[in-house]
Amino acid sequence: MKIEDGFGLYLVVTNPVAGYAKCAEAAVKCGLRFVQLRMKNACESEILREAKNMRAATKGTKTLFIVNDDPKLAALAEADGVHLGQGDMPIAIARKLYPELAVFGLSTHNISQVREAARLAPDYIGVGPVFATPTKAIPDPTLGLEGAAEMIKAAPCPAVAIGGINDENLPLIKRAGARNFSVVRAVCQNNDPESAIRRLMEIWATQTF
Ligand code: TZP
Ligand code: MG
Repeated sequence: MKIEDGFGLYLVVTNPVAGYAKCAEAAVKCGLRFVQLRMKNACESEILREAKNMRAATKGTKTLFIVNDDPKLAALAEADGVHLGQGDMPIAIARKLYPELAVFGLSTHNISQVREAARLAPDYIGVGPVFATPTKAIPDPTLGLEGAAEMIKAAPCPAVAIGGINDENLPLIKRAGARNFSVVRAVCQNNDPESAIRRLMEIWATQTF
C-alpha cells in the first residue's frame, strides 16, 4: 500500500501502563496514521487477544493497525499490516503468503539495509535506534543523528526514525530531516497516553528551524 510521507508520529505499543486497547484508542483519537502492537515474550494467544482489541479500536478509522514480527498473527487479527525485522520472515514471502495484509514495514539499522530496501520494496522502513534505548532487548548500535539522517535521505520509501526519542530530543530528530518518528516509552510509560501523544504532536508541529 502506498503510504504518503510526512505522517509524523507512528506509535509502537509495548508494555503500556494504560493498557494496549487504551493506547490504540488514544492513537485513533489523536488521528495518528499508525499504531503497532509490539509484544515481546508473550504467547500467541495473548498477543492475538490484544491484537483483536486494538483492531476493534482502530477499525474504520484512518489509523492503520500493524502487528510486529509475525504476519500470521497479523492476518489472524485482521490487521492492516505487519512490521518485519531483519531476522523475521522475508517481505517477499510474507506478501505472497498473506495477500490480505496491505502494509509491510521493515526495520533497518544501517545504510546498506536501506539500500537493500529499494529491492525489497517495503511500504515504509524503520530507521534506528537513533539514540540508546532499553526498550529493545538486544539493540543494534545507535546511529546518532548523522547516521539516521544519512539513512533517511537514502530511503526509497517513507522512513520512520526510532529509538530513544522523547519530548526533549524530538526537535533534533526533525532537524535531522526526519518526516516521521516512532516512540515506545514516551507514550507507553505515561498513564495518560493521549496527552503524551498530543504533547509529542505539538512539539513536532511547532518545531521550526
Ligand atoms: N527498534 C529500534 S529502537 C526500538 C525499536 C523497536 C525501541 C524504541 O523504544 P523507545 O522506548 O522509544 O526508545
Ligand atoms: Mg521483529
